[in-house]
Amino acid sequence: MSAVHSTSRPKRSRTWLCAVRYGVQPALMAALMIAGAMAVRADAADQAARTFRDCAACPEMVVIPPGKFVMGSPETEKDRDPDEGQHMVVIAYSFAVSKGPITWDQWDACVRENMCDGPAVEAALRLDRDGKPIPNYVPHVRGSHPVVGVSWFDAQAFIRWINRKIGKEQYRLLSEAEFEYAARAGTTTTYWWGDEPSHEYANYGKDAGPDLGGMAEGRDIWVDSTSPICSFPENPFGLCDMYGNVYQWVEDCYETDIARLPADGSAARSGNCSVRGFRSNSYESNAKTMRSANRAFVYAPDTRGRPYLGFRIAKTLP
Ligand SMILES: [Ca+2]
Ligand SMILES: [Ca+2]
Repeated sequence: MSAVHSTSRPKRSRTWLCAVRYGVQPALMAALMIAGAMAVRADAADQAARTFRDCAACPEMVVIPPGKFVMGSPETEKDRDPDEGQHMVVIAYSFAVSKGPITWDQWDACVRENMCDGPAVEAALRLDRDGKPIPNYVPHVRGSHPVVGVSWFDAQAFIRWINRKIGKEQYRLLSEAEFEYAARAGTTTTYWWGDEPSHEYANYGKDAGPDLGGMAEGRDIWVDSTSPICSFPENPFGLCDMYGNVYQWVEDCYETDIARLPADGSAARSGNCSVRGFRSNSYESNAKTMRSANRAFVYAPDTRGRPYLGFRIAKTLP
């Protein structure tokens, strides 16, 4: 680390200082120095978000700029898990991400056109984990609330529907790396707004501890339910609900070895593909699992009926 004390080197970049501050490994620090000129900068994130919508029932899409970022969390981060080892990811392309999670209205449009299995998702939501009917089941608020209870395969069915509408194979799920890149939007803090959880920015549960259960405070007025999408401030890329409201499926298979995770923004296709990942957090989950770097790989791709699990979509841009 003698270079740090050298007087002959030029002034340290902000990237270098951040790397030191957040305890990034030396090799990665060197990569960060080289990448400094291409790192995601606030000015890129500050560009007015470019948005589009491909059809009336389609979600609003936000164009995300190319960039580099450090995926994972520093070892100094409170509540981090060991599977969040830091590594550089280079996303050399621009792509689009739905501004919020897919809503019930959008899902229902797919159901009406017989490309999504609405009745099966409804039926699964009415059952508990043992397959028994939930007593006094309260139907989910629909409309602009995120669709929940859908499996990874249901998300793929929705994507087939929207791709058929546009006549191209361009819509898809986000990769896990793309999700973290889009969520962080150039930030390196625990959450995009800073290092402390805040109900002014997300619908989630408890601020401390491992317990599940909904909680309302400030702008977050929802205890045991989803909120309409985009009820909270957008992140610097112009996206909503990348933290909280509902967990959202990503494309990746579960790759436990960080060193084997793709570093180019693509999804992991090695590892355990009988488990697929999801990101964000939910109305009943705590602040620990809402962190930018938190990974969640728990369910088989055919898992339906989870009232806190939905998805958002990406679009490959030509
Ligand atoms: Ca809440
Ligand atoms: Ca985790």
